[in-house]
Amino acid sequence: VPASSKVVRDERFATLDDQDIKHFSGIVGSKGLVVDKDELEVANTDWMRKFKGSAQLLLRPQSSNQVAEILKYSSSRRIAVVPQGGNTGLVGGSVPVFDEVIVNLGAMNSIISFDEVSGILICEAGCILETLDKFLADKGFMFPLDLGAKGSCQIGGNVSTNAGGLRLIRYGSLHGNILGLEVVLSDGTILDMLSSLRKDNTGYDLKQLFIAGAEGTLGVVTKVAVLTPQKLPSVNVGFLACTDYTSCQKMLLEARKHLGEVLSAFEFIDSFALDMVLKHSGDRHPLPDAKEKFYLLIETTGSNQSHDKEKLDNFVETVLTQGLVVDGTIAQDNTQISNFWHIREAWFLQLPPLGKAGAVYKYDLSIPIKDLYNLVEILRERLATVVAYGHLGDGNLHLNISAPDYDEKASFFFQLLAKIEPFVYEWTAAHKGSVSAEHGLGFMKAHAIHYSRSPETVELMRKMKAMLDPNGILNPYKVIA
Ligand code: FAD
Ligand code: 2HG
Ligand code: ZN
Repeated sequence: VPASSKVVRDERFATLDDQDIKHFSGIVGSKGLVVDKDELEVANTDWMRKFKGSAQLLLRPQSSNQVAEILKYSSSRRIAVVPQGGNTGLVGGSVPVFDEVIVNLGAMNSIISFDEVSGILICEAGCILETLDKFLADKGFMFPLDLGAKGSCQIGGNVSTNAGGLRLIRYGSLHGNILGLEVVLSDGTILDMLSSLRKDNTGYDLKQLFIAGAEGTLGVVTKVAVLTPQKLPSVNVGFLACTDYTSCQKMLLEARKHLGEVLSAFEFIDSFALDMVLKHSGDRHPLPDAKEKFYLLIETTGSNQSHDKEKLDNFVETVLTQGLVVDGTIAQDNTQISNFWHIREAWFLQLPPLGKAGAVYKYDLSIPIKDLYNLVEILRERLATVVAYGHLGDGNLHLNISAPDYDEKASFFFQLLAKIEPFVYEWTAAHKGSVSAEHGLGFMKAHAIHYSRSPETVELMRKMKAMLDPNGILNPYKVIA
């Protein structure tokens, strides 16, 4: 369904004319200016194939100065723009709603410096996450963020959404790991906040404004300084089955107690979701005889294989004795480790509509861990096919509800949606959760901000937006629309 069916175009924004295209061409040159219909079709469509804009122009700047020139001109002409990275976002934030010009950072993909003593990497915003991780791996380091979209998403997009990913429990959020940013404001000012210091309490930490929350509405991130940890050689992964959700919670406590400094992932999925995913992916069930309702994928990462393995073995023995776990397996080699992670990524990748017909409605919620699974049970009473999994260690639940298509006018859709919204958001707010744990608000959830932020807070956000982007040209209709 076109995203634009929910809002009307802000007529204060200019419509592109030949003079504008000529001007932009003068800034980015012919290789940075795309008007090809096929390329525009891809850039106008989000990863879920749910949101679709109608931009007639895509720009690929090659430097911060070019970004600055683009924004300065766009502000003066009141041309709306959408900053775009790898276009893997899941809330419709990276594509135009109407005819906004797409500014894709992909051509700004240079690694500027890496300091092996401090582990600080400085790079341009268009670097792809996996490329950065491979670059670091050659030097014995790793990126402190990992997620299923790593092959396409860009560090600028990761920063702008404050992506959480699979190992937040170990390495923390980007708020802590990003040491500095260069950001271009809507009037073309290049804001140099590219500090590469561990400690820097010099006035307001303005870069944090652009890490999460902003999602391209306050400025365009052009350079990033990030603190990277050592890549440790010993990785172990266990796939464990629990009979009830209370045991899963106790497992988290025990994992923290016994695995402490080596714990690097704590992911969960219920049997309904796992069965559904395996049906689609064709992978073998890691615990073929298990009849349990909950599964945990627990990873440790450390510096000493025999020590770490012994820790994990002891942990599993303890939780088996306590009856918290009733079945489980520990990967015996790297192939099995990859297989377990493959299944984890399939939790998401194998769900419709990706490569298959159909649609999926996604909810990415932070909920206090004790209450988190109650929502799944309540929703299952309303709907049959609720796929639930998440980063349990971070209190982050992912709900996926399949539908035949995104036809929001179909009566089926209305019946389906009426059973989910606003119930999911209201329930989450009532339990002091957040309606956006890690994916952001984008276009999909801009209307839902009030469930997790007070009116005073939203008002201050509006004032900040008006100050930094007085003409409102940056990613309109998103986040605090
Ligand atoms: P885009 O999708 O292009 O953009 C996302 C938002 O950031 C948009 O609002 C855009 O305007 C803005 N933006 C992009 N680049 C810039 C820039 N340089 N300056 C200013 N604004 C910019 N997210 C998680 O948190 N955890 C996960 O585990 C996770 N797993 C995923 C797995 C898959 C398979 C997929 C497809 C997505 C997943 N995501 C996950 C969603 C996640 O938000 C994105 O993958 C990623 O962070 C977005 O990066 P991107 O470069 O693709 O940004
Ligand atoms: C993940 O954890 C991603 O795999 C996507 O954040 C989750 O929306 C989803 O299903
Ligand atoms: Zn996630």
